[in-house]
Amino acid sequence: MEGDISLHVPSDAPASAPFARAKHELADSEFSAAVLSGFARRPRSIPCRFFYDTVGCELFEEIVKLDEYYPTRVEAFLLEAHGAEIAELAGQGRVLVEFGSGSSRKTSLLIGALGRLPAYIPIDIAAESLREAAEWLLSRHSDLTILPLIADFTTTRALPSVAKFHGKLGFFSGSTIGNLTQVEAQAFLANAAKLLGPDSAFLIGIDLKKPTSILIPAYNDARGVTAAFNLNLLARINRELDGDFDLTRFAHDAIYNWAQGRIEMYLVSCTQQIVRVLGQEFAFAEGERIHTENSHKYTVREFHALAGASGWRPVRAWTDPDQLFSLHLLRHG
Ligand code: AVI
Repeated sequence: MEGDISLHVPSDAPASAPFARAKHELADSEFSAAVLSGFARRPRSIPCRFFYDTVGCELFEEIVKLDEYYPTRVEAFLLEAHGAEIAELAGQGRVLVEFGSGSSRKTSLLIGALGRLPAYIPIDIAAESLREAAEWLLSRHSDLTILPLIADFTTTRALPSVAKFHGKLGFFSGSTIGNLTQVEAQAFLANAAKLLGPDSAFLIGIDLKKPTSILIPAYNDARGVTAAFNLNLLARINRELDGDFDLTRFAHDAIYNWAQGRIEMYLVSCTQQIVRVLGQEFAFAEGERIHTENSHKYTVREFHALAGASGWRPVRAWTDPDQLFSLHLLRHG
């Protein structure tokens, strides 16, 4: 049987304009609102979801190849090493639903292990990356039925109708859940339980707590790719919000917050300066920081507690020999 791709948009999508364009316009106004309100607050902040414009996505693809950035490599190793066991414990014949699927590269390993699937539903806000990922996956799994869903994976309320007739296996890779606060992470897990339905399974990648000698270089690499990724937020403000940030007058910083158990990324003003955005002036003191990302790290036990609070029961956790990263299979209902 030939593979199939058909892009799905939720029923509340605007009918008059192509969804991708409408979403882009919405993203622009969301970006300006987030920057203006984030700069009015102290400490100043920009939500990390705005990292991922075209340049940011390209830089992120570079980050995942860095020697220092172990999560992607180790998660792929775990999927390869334990794919057969994951498939056996998850059970056959489930629709695979991926949250924030991005390039879907690791998903290929999981699909290979799961064998024949009724359908694969990747959920992502970026229509273009959904289309590219679907084409790439079909070149490797020619009989796969792919039903990409253009939506915000944190709030998706419904799946394409084929999902009604099968059990579901959710997949949320890369420890992206670590970029949410614990309250947001719990809300996401509860929403995912509703979306996937009774007796569903969920495979989640979680970055583990570890020495800062490993964590800090992962978020402050020698080649400065993560610095460029962080500074691209200011370049994006210049491009899209008529900003005049001088990127040489801000520096990337990544610290580990022990109390919160998370990496925090900042852009630090190197001098006292005034910057204009959308016609408004913002004064920055020397050393003043803009908070741009949290990346929470968990122990296996801490993650089980978080998942359990949203009704997910741990079935099995896999970790690598160096205890860098973990994969969790959960069940609901
Ligand atoms: C997407 N997310 C899981 C990455 C992380 O590790 O928190 C984002 C990232 N930020 C800097 N490097 C990678």
